[in-house]
Order: sequence, then structure tokens, then C-alpha cells
Amino acid sequence: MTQCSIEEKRAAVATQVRKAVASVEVYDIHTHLYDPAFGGLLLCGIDDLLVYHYLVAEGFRQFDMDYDTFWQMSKEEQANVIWNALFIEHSPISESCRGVLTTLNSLGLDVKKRDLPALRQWFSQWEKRKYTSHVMDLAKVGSICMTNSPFDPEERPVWDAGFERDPRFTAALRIDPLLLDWANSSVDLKKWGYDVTAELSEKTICGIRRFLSDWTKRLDAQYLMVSLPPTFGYPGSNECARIMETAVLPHCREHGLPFAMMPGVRRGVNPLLKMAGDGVAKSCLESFANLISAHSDNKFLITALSRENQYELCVMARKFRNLHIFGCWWFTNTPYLINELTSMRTELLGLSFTAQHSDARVLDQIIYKWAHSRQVIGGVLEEKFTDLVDTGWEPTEEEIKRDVGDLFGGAFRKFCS
Ligand code: RAT
Ligand code: ZN
Repeated sequence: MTQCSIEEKRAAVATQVRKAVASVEVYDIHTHLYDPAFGGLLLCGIDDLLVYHYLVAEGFRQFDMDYDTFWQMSKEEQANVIWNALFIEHSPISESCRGVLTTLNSLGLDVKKRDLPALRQWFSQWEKRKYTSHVMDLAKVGSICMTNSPFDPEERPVWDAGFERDPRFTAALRIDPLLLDWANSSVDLKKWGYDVTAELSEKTICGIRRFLSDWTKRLDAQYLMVSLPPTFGYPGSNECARIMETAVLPHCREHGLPFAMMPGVRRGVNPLLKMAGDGVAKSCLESFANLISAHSDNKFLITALSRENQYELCVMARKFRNLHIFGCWWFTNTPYLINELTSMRTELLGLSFTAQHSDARVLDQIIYKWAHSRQVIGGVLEEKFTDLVDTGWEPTEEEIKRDVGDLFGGAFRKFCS
């Protein structure tokens, strides 16, 4: 019998890891995509790809145009100026630019022609539901979790009217206004028939809990979610901490749902950029540790925006089994940082986290976001598994598939169940 050399064993395991990562069906646990029943709210196609707010921010670094002129343009005109500034007048090497090209190339389009009207023509032939399936198949994404806000005036009427759910789209109840702007959201809740006032009395807390219950049921929400500014502190007597403690966390316990927190966003750093104007700042993770430690019977999901918070967050997850780390969020969703975060997480947490979510706002983006992430995460895992071979351990193909499945949605499902 011929003996395999260690190099041959390493090569075989490397191939199995790459294959498992390339073929695993993903559960994309945080996106801004919608069930096709939401019609125009589900963005797709070349113009939406180009006016993505990540590209708007990059476009303004090249434009010789004031903010108002851009905002007064139609979507197609905005797409034209972004295309010219970022793809024609400069090479499209940023992650968001490259992403558009990866997407087009995967769809079978010839990017080197640089022919925007022809691209528009190609996209215009698709029917949305068919296109959704085509894109999900190409990206190998099996399920997509939406971000659903009862406070969104465009989304709300669709839930009010009711529709037949596409089983591939799950829902997450997003509650930023409830926690971060109670002065205004209390007015909304009252308008919608909940017995609340601006003062956080016992009656008001009951009203908030009824509101959360109604929307959890209506959405069949998989978890509740909030993004938090770096100023978030806990314990504290501020409204955010009080509503969390008295309404949100008891609600999550009652319904067995995780509460997802996304620390580190500084909204409106440059309001002239509108949605593209949000920034990042380091958060005090001690507050999050206090909150998690004080609520050991709640489940928490966290993805942090600041690079400086990532190591502390990993160590925190080692201390609290009711905390599940997920994804490389927003500005950290770049190959350089995905590589760093995934290496650190696997070294400190093994396989008990979710490696990525897409945060896609435009359907077609799941193609590139997952292709790029699979590439980088695959590289990290290849290194980790071949390191195991060096110890004499021989991971089987089934074990590799199992573990990769966990990182791309399996661990999340287990954590939620
Ligand atoms: O990544 C993004 O598109 C951001 O604008 C935010 O939406 C962020 O992901 C969030 O969920 O707040
Ligand atoms: Zn998001």
C-alpha cells in the first residue's frame, strides 16, 4: 500500500476545503433585500448597483459637482455619473467597484466593453421573480433574511395589506427608532393604537411589548435587531437602556428570539451624503458585556463596525455562550478585513460564529459579496485545516463540509433554535 506524504495530505485537504466553501449553500442572515412580493422595494439591476450608497460615497471623492446637483438627478443620471467617475475615468479597483464587475461577469456580461446602455438593455428583459431565483442560484444563497422596520413608511403598507411569503425570505424585526428616538417613535406607536406616552411608565412598557408581539407575529421574525452609536452605555438610566431592559429583552425571552446588536455606527457624519454619510467609531464593549452578563437567559447576536472592537468582541464571546458573533459588517466587508476577522475568530472561537452576511441592498450584490467572501474565508480555512494535517489529525470530507456549513449559516440556525 502506498503511503501519502504530508504534502499530498495537505493538498487533498486544501482541495476539499475550497470545494466545500465554494459549494456550501448560504443562509444570508442580514440583508436589506425584500421578498419579491414587495415589488419596487426589492432593488436590482445595473442602475441600482451603481447608485449603491457605498459607490455614491466613492463617487463624490471624484465628482466635480455639488451635492444638490447630484441629488436632483434621476437614478439613471446618477448611475451615469458614477459609472463615468469610477469606471471610465479611473480603474474600478475599490471593493465596491470590483463587486459590480464580479456580478456582471458572473451573469455572463462582457464588462470590458464598458457599454452601459447595453447592460441596461440586458437587465430590462428579466421578470423579477425569475431573476431572483437566477441570482440566488448563481450566488448559492438558499435563504435571505430581510431587515424589516414597522417604522418604514414604504414597507409598512405591504405588511398591512398582506401577501404570500416566499419561503426563501425570512424576516428580522428592526427597531432602531424605538430604542434610539423614543420621543418620536412614541408618537408613532400611539398613532397606531398602542396605549403609550413619552414617559416610560408601566402602562407604556406594556404598550411597547404589545407592539413588539404584534410585529414579531406579523413578520414571523427570526430575531430583533438594532444598530447602536458608540455612545451606547449600559447600565444606564437613558431611554434606550430602559426600553431594552423592560420591553425588548423580556419580549425576546418570551418568544425565544435572539437580540442582534450592531455597535459602532455614527449616523450622519456628513448629512449632505444622505445614506452614504454614516461613519464609524469605536464602542465601549464593556457596556455590551454588562448587558449580556446581566441577561444570561437572553440570546445576543453582535457584529461590530469598528476594527478596534473586534479582538475584544472575540474574547467576550469566549466568556458568554449566549453571545454569537456574526459577519463582517459594512466597512469591514472588504477582503483585507474579512481575512483578518475570520482568522482571529477561528483562532479564538473555533467554529462557533457566523463568518459572514452580505448586507446587500441590491439583489444582484449577493453574487459578488458571497463570491468575494467565499474566496477569502476559503483561504483562511484552507490554512487552518492544513495546519491540522501537520499535527497528524486527518479531517474527513464530511467533517469539513459540516464545519463549513456551520460558518455559513448552520451555527446561526443552531444558536437560534
Ligand atoms: O451596510 C449598509 O448598507 C448600511 O447602510 C447599514 O444599512 C447597515 O448595514 C445597517 O443595517 O444599519
Ligand atoms: Zn445592514
